[in-house]
This record gives sequence, C-alpha cells and structure tokens, in this order.
Amino acid sequence: MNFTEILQNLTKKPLADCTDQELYLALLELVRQKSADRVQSVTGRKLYYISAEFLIGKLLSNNLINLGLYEEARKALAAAGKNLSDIEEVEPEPSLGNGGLGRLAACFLDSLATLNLPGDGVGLRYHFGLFHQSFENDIQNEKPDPWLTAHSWAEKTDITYPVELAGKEYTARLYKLAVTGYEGRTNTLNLFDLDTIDESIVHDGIAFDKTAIDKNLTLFLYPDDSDEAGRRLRVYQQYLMVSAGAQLILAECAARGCNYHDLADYAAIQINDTHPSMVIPELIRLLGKKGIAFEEAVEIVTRTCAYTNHTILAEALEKWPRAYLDAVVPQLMPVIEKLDALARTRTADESLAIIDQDSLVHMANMDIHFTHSTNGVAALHTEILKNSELHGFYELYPEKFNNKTNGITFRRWLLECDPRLTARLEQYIGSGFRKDASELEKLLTFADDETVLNELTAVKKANKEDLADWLLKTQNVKVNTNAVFDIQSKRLHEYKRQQLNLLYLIHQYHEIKAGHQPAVPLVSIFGAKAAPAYTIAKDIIHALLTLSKVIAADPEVSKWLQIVFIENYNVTAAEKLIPACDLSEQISLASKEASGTGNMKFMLNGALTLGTMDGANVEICQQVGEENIYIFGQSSDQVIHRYAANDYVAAQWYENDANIRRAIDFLNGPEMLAAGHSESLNRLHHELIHKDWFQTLPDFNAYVVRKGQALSDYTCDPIGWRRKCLVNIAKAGLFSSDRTIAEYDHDIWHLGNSSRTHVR
Ligand code: 26Q
Repeated sequence: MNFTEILQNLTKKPLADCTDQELYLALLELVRQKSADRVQSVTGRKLYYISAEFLIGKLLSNNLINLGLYEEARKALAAAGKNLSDIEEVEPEPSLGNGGLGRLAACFLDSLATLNLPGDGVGLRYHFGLFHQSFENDIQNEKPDPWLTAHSWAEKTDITYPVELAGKEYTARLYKLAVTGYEGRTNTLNLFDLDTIDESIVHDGIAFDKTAIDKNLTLFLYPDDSDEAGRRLRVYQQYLMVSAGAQLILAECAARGCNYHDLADYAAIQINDTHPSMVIPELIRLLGKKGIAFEEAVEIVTRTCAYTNHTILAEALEKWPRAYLDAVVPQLMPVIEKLDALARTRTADESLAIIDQDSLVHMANMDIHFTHSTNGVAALHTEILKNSELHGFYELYPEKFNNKTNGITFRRWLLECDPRLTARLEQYIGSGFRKDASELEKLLTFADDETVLNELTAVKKANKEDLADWLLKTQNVKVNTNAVFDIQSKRLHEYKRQQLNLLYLIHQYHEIKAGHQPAVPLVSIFGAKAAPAYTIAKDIIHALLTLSKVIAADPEVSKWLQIVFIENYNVTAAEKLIPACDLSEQISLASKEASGTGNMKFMLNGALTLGTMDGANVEICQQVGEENIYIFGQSSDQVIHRYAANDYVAAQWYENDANIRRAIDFLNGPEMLAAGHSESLNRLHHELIHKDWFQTLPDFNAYVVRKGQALSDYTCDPIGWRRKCLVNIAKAGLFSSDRTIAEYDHDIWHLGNSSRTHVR
C-alpha cells in the first residue's frame, strides 16, 4: 500500500474530500500505530524523568519526521491538494511548561528515544496548561489555554493509584503519550490527572475556587512567581505527581522482577529541579510499607535518585513552611523529620539542614543529601553552585557534584523549524548531521565560499519573509524584511533584562530624533509571558507595547525602528521566530541565567548572539570564538562581588549619566504618558532608579555600544556577517541534547545496566 492508500483507509474517503481536521485525525491515528511498532522491552535500568513541566509543543510534524514519514505525508497530501502546514494548524499546542526547564524535559525525551535508551517522563496533565496571553489595552491579559480536545495524543488508561492529600483519598489516573525518537524507539510520557476535575469552575480569566481540590487540582500549571494560594496548591499538585509516579515506578519494576531491595538495578529517577523532590520521602515511605527498614530505604533511594538544579535565584528555590506539609502530606512528615535528623549527623552546618530554625523545609537540601548526584546545567552555573550557592554541600559531598550543559533536540529546532537551512546543509555536508550533530563542523570548509555564504543569506531572507507573513496573519503587523530582525523571546523576568533592551530602544528613539541615523533599520521582536502576579514584569510589557505605539506614530523614527511584541509566545511561535532571526538577545545579568537554551536554538539557525558572559553563552563563546559573538557587560565575578559588597546604588548611575537619565525619564515623560498608563509607567520608572536589583544600569552603555557594533557589521560587512553565521551553525553541534543525554547516561544513569557495576 502506498501512503495515500494507508491514509485513505483511515479517512474512509478520498483525501481531497477531507477537511483538515479529518486529515489531522487520520495522521494522528497513523502516527499512533507506527509509534506502537517501535515500543521495546526493557532490561536493566530504566530512567524516570520526573518533572512538573513538559513543554512538548505540537507533535504531528515532529512525530512524522521522527518516524521518517514527513516527506511521504507531505507529498501524498499535496497530490490531493492539501497542505501539511494547514493541517498542523488544527493541532492545539499543549502548553505544559513555563519555559526553559519544561522545554528541556521535552528535548530530553526526544533524545532518549532517539538514542534508543529506555527513559520515560512522569508529570501532570494540566487541563489549561500555563495560560493564554493576550494584550488588552496594552496590558497582559490571562485566559485558560485549553488543549485537551476529544482526540489528543495523551491516551487514557485503566491504571489508577490512590493518593492521600490532607487526609482524603484521591484517585490519580494515568494518561500515556507516546514519545518516538528519530529513527529510534518509542518511550512514554506518563501524565497523571484526576477524573473529577471540573473545567467549568474557571471564571473571569484564570480565577477559580482554590478550595475544591478534587475539581481544581490539575486545571493549571503554576507560573514561577505566584501568590500564596497558588503556592499551596502547588504542594498538592507536586504530591499527586510524585506519589502516583512512585507507585507507577514500583509497580513497573516489580513486574520486571524487582524485589524492591534491588530497586536501583531497575530504576534511575531524575528529579527536575525541586518540584518533584517529595518523591524521596514518598519512596522511602512506600518502601517502608513493603517491609524495608528506614536505613536501607534511604540507601536504595539515594542510589536510585539524582537531582538537577536549574536556578541560583534564591527566591526560586523551594522552601515550604512545614505547616503546609503538615496539612497536605502529614504522612510524609515523619519521614522528612528522620531525614533531617540523619542529615544533621553528617554535618553541624545549620545552613545544610532540611528543616531550618524557622520550620521551613528546604527541598534542594533534601535532594542533595539523599540523591547520589547533583548537577548544574552549564559550566559556569555548576561552578557557581560549587563555589558559592551550594559551597557547603560541595565540601561535604564533592563527588556528588557534576555539570551537564543543556542541549536542544535538532529534530525540532533545525529539521522541523528550518527546512530551508536543513536542505542547504544537506547539499553541502551530506545528511550525517541528522544523527550526529558534530558533523555540522564540516561546514567550516565553506567559510570562505562566497556562493555558500550568499545562499545562506538567501535562506535567512526567505525565512524572514515567512515570518513577516506570519506576523501579518497572526499579529496583524507589517514588518520590513530588509531590517535586522533582533529577537528577545523567553519568559519575562527582571534577571533576563528585557528592560535593558527597552532602555536601548528609547535611547535609539532619541538618537534618531537628534538626527543620528542608524546603520540599518531594526525590527525588535519580543515574545514573553509574565507571571500573572509579577507586577514589574507586567509593567515592562506595558512599557514596550506603549513605546511600540509611540514609535509607530512617529514617521521620522518608524522608518528606522519598529517594536513587535507578539502575543502568547509558545513553542509554535518560537519555531517561526528562530529561523528568521539575525541577532539573538541573551542579555541576562551575568551569574543569573543558569544556562539558557534559546541561545542555542538561535545559534543553530544562524543568528549571532548579543549577550553577557552568562550561562551557556560562555560555552557558545568558547565554541565560536570571540570574533563570532557580541559579548558585553559585567562578568559574573563582578556581579557576585557587587552583591556581596551590597553597594550598588542605581540612583547614582542615574544621576551621573545623562544617557541613562534621558532613557529612564522618557518612561514617564509626556509622549509615553499620553499613550500608556501612568501608574504602571511611574512604577517602572521608580523601580529602575531606586532598586534595579538586576543591575541594568551598569551594563547600559556597554550594551548600546556592542549592539551598535553588531548593527554596523551587519550593513558594512555583509560577507563577514554571514561568515560569522556559518561558524555559529557549524559549532552548534555541542548543544545537541543527544550529547547532553549521552553524558547523563554515562555519568549518572547507566541505563540498560545493573547499577551494581557502577557503584562508587
Ligand atoms: C517554584 C516555586 C513555586 C512556584 C513555581 C516555581 C517555579 C516554576 C518554574 C520555579 C522555576 C521554574 C522554572 C525554571 C526554569 O525554567 N529554569 C530554566 O531552566 C532552563 C533549563 O535548565 C535553563 O536553561 C534556564 O537558564 C533556567 O532559567
């Protein structure tokens, strides 16, 4: 049977007569069948990647590519007058993550399956994901983001587990989503939910009755900065996830012959940040019920579990008041108290305790004491953990600490999102890079080949045209594709410093008004969601939207400068933006961005990075060389010292620098106040002068100069620019998540083996 016939067997009518929805459902069914063929049995150790977030993105194209069916499908549909990209639009995007951490989990699942490693995900089936963002009156508005349609990739199973929350029993139901690797095996993403969830209790945006746990528990994913009630609900969510997850793991291992004493020979559990940390006491509790004594259970769990840290921001490290835990998970508190007592026999350092003097339970501390591995997510991040943030732990357990620099799956972030570039690369260096990302380096032999450089320029131009069409269609804005496309897309957070970019744009506005024409027109594109309770983050969005209007209304400036803030940034939008980017903004305050992964995606698609020496930017710089990246700003050491000295006074920088003053004072000057909301603009103005916790002002001038350099290189030396782009693509291989996963497996998981051969 040819592809058309196979598909017609599912649609039961000629493809030409089908709606896009019908074709989507047929393709979904076909992918399901083909994925099922690739399920393999497991021997030895299997990984369970537990995470509160899996930001998987749309799955149809990804699965077709990984199954090797994409081209066939595209051609069969085209022959029937159908367009695969129209069919893709029918699919809702599962928005089961905030940002980097959730997307990383999704990339890891892809790489595990591609490398033929047994590794499943464990998480939650949030009905409305994060939230859907729209701009109303230039202010972020939040709505539910429904993605669970009648036909969804996640399939309901008959498997349920009892979970006790606040003394009441709930029933967690398992949903399974197939994860098919590129020419690899099929693994599973296990998502838990309650049958009793009531979507109709959501009203006025994303508000709902927070007391009715049985109705609300998995309605939303909590943003990274939420209110009190939200945080409390998070404990409920986390325990649902880890208790059901732990029961699933024990059941699967037992079915494969595990007697629980040898759990570490059957399972490796990776704890993705502190959100799933309660899996440690929960497993100890469950092993206790199987007759295993506390001391042995601690040893088993320590050998089975490993922990990844994704942040050094103190406010993001989870510390739960024990009163929360007493109320929600009383069954865990005796275990946590025993773990605290045991940890105190290992160290007298109070800062390493699990339960502190204020009765806060430090989840990261529990993780480090009772797992065998703690890793950071980029070289600089791991060094900062060892030398400052977690120094006491490093002295106690030096052998536990290791680095695993993040990566991205090239299937989604090159083959799927940038078919034009993929085709060109294949023409130059063959198709080996599809499976072995390090082969991209072969591209370096073309660094001085003007034909190749011109062809790469043409690919970028065509991608920019595509993005322009998409922006017109979805955001109703028109952009000039001869301009530089400069993109900052990531969660909105002060440490990521979208406000620095904002101040630059105001600075440029003034320069143009003063008659200083820029080297090239600039389209400055933003994509970012702000946590609903994060006021200053929402103020920054408002200021950018307002400035965008002020500029658009001024023909003198709008010839040179345009700001586009796209609504509801998500994986689907990222796949449109990234291939069209010229300049990638990675401008976090040095030491604060653990790694970043967007930086890798932009680089792989031939954008140049404008960034600080932070997170994985440091390794990108090492890969491409200083001449192929635009680095500026304070170093992480300088920043760490400034914090330690506690002597940063933003107001001094404001008073002593006329450029800074001019830019900041524009925020609540007459032009902005006429177009925006004074309360919000005044608050941001005040914040920057009197707080500026993430040191925007000390980096301002360096940023303006470096960005100016990049823009002038773009116009004055187009061949030199494109050569830099080529080097970036060629050197991106290191950032394949296949490399990252191979390192996790080699150093931490040892999948498919017995753990005993690897015990230290
Ligand atoms: C914590 C407590 C209460 C409520 C929410 C949270 C919470 C939720 C989400 C805390 C953190 C997150 C997400 C963190 C995250 O995405 N971190 C990013 O992880 C990436 C993958 O390692 C890195 O590349 C980024 O640098 C890091 O910011």
